Amino acid sequence: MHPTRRTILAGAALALASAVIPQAMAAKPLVIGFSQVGAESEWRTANTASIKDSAKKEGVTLKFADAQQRQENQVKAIRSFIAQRVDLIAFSPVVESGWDTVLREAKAAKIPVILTDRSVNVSDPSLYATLIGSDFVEEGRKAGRWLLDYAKKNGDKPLNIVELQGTVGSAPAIDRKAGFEEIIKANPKLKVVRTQTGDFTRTKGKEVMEAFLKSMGKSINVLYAHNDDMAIGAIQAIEEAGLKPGKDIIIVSIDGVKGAFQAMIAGKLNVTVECSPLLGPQLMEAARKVVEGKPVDKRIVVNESVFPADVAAKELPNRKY
Ligand code: GYE
Repeated sequence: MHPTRRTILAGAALALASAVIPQAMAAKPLVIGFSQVGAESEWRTANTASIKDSAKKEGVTLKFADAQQRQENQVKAIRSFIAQRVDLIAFSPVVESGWDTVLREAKAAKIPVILTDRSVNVSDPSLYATLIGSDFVEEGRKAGRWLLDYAKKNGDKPLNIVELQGTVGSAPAIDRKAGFEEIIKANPKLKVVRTQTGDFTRTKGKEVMEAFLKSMGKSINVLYAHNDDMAIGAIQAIEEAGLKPGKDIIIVSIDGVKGAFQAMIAGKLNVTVECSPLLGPQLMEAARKVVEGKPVDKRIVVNESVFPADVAAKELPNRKY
């Protein structure tokens, strides 16, 4: 071949290669390993859907593992994501403690970690890039403020409160309890007389409420449930005991799922504090930044409200979960 022609051809091949390679690199899908807590509540189902939908929309390959509310399953899933060399690991930790070892393994493998929804207690904060989720202490405070206000408007009578806690050792159970207590102690007539875990599920919520009713009967004035599902389970128990939920027993809960709006419209639940499960879009955005080495805030908080029963009918059509 003529030398000039050869140069031109080689040049063209080079130009083609340099045009094609960066594009091919950019098109390589981000691979995220995600370990979900389980499917314990309406909130969780909506959270899973949000994460899966956003991954699809963003062209992210999502390796999804359901831990069925067990920490050992999450540890196993994280180790398997490390072995598969995913680009990033995200997970919603079922409980706060016991994560140091496995997160150190991820760090040693140079795989960044993002926490969604729930926080962890680790000695080294560099073990995760960011936590995307709600402020659970503030949610507990919002529930407490609603009740303080209710007590004031209702003649400031003494109120016996029973509390259904979330999963033992989980961030939302610890924080929602603390935030609520911090606020209600301003009124000494408000007393938590029983408190027990209902593990964030309807079945357990119902079971524990039955036990509360057996031991306390009509002396229960208020139920504070750490999530709507437990409140909905408890509503059944209250009705089966011949009492009127929302009237004989005032019910305050957290999440703001559709089931809670329906219960409010039926007059069986008094208020729900919103906790948005729609974290998918924020997770995908943060994951991309972290993998590209761009800075992200260590704490990304979700915007939320409080919905009393009198706005339920108007709000229900706007609810996405
Ligand atoms: O409130 C509850 C779910 O971690 C915020 O977990 C989440 C909680 C949510 O099971 O319904």
